[in-house]
Amino acid sequence: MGITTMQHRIPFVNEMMEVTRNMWELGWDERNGGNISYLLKKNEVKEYIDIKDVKRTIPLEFPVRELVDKYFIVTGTGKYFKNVVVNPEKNLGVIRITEDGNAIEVLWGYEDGSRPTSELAAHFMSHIERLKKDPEHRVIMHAHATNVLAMTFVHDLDEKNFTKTLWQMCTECLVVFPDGIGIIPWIVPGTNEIGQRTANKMKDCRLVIWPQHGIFGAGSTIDETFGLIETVEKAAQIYMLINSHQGGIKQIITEQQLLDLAKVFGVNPVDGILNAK
Ligand code: 2HA
Ligand code: ZN
Repeated sequence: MGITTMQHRIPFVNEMMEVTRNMWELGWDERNGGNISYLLKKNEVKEYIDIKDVKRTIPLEFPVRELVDKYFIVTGTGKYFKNVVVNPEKNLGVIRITEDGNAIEVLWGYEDGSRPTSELAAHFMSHIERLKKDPEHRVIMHAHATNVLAMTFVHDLDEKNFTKTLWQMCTECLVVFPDGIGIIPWIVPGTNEIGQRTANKMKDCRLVIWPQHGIFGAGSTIDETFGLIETVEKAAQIYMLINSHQGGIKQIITEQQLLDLAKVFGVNPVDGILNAK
């Protein structure tokens, strides 16, 4: 049996094993790069884990009253995506937010005494914003997607321009992320500030780019969130390919074609990007 077909008895642990492996294989998450948090339903946790058995309590630097009594599975800080599939109990943890919203309780995993990702602020604050928009929301995913990162060196960082370029790289991008992408300035990672700025963008869209660092995606399932980042990364790859092609660009997807596409697929492109009538 190949490493990628290893199965865990807990289905949501399995999902994390699979997706972290895929992200690593795509080269998006070198070393300890990337992190994922996945909101779980109490009932699905109870089925596999004793939720009365609190292993450890870890105080939070920022209170999250909006997430009281919520359960998440979260990648561990400093952990390598490459290793999740080999030892999920060490590289992942299942946590619950305490009744006062000031701490988290570890219920499973982080077996070497570890704790959740250094980007927990960005994750929790983004969950709070996305849940206000979408009750089905469950996943926040961060990756150092190679071409997205490369593109932030050579494309201007105006979010409307950036979104339009991505939409024009693959015909179906507009259908996958009609709300476009948000971009924050370069900020030191792992800080409350980068968390707040990311979450602020998540009010309006499900994708936020951190220049020269990576991307954050939000969605209702692991698959959907992965697919969202995968689609942006593909578009960014096309951009990087055609811009280094010596022959230059001979034809493009026009704004009118994008509008035609939106109409047929029934999506509303975010305002202020497509100008054709
Ligand atoms: O988890 O990717 O942004 C490591 C990181 C920090
Ligand atoms: Zn990162």
